[in-house]
Amino acid sequence: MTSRLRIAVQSKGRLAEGGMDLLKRCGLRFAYGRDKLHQRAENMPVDLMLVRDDDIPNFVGSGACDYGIVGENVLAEEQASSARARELEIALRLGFAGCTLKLAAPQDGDIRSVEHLAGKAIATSYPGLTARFLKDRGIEAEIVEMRGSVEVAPRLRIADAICDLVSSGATLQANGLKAFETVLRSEAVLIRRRSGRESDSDAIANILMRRAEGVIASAQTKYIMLNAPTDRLDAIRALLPGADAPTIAKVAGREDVVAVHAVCRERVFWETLEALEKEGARAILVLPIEKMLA
Ligand code: PRT
Ligand code: ZN
Repeated sequence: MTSRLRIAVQSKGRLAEGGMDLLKRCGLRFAYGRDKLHQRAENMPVDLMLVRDDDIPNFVGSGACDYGIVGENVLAEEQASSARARELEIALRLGFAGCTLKLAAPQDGDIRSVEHLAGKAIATSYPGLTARFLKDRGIEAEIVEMRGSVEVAPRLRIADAICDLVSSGATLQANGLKAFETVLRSEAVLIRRRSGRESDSDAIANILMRRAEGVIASAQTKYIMLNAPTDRLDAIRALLPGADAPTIAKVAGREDVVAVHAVCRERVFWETLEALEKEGARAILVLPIEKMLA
């Protein structure tokens, strides 16, 4: 009997939906609703453990799960403080739940750079990363560990500055804080043990990894179709973002126009379409790509 691949996914929160969505796009089908600790894929030998994100490095490190989907910030914090977590590695960057760990201080205060933190107190849920960052800069400061609501610490005079995750920046702004330094850039990542022993589930892991790479690549990739005046073809090709070899086809009954079809591996902005139109491209269509095996 082949053993089942075990993947740890956040049960609810910012990584839960993106994580499940990715796994479903990789072809996994699940029978139950989202409220179970354990979900069994119906069509592949894969089991999911639905847990708190903070527990995921431990689940994977201990071998209870083979893979986990976690914020790079959580992995890096674990690695800054636990030797076992250093045995973990990023198998794949997943391209969602992007955020940055930033140092921030009151907008109207005097802390405007890392140097100003000497002798101050910094509130954070990331004590390991914050301490390492300060040590690398030769700054001695007190770290006040908080589990949540870090952004209120300066107002409550628990700390002079904070080190917290930021995505839109709205939380900092609402609390009268301003970021002045980035400690870590993060996104969701797939993790596994570095020196994983060979196991029966390796084959299924490899299939899923390949599919996941395809899903991630296709999320950024678009299929562009347009009609181009034959004499403007070179200029139009040069504008197609990340397209190496477009297909050029005849348009029935026209000598002055050709059809161009291209897979664009970079983001396609409105500005690109407007530039294409300016060069004479017409009937421009941008289509999403659902699946891709390169
Ligand atoms: O219950 P569990 O422990 O599983 O969940 P959690 O509450 O610890 O985690 P959750 O779901 O909030 O976040 C999971 C992961 O999402 C994090 O580890 C990050 O990798 C990622 N992520 C992306 C974020 C954010 N963006 C984010 N903005 N995690 C938290 N925030 C918080 C931040 O701490 C701050 O309070 O959102 C606030 C700032 O947001 P903005 O948009 O106002 O800047
Ligand atoms: Zn958490």
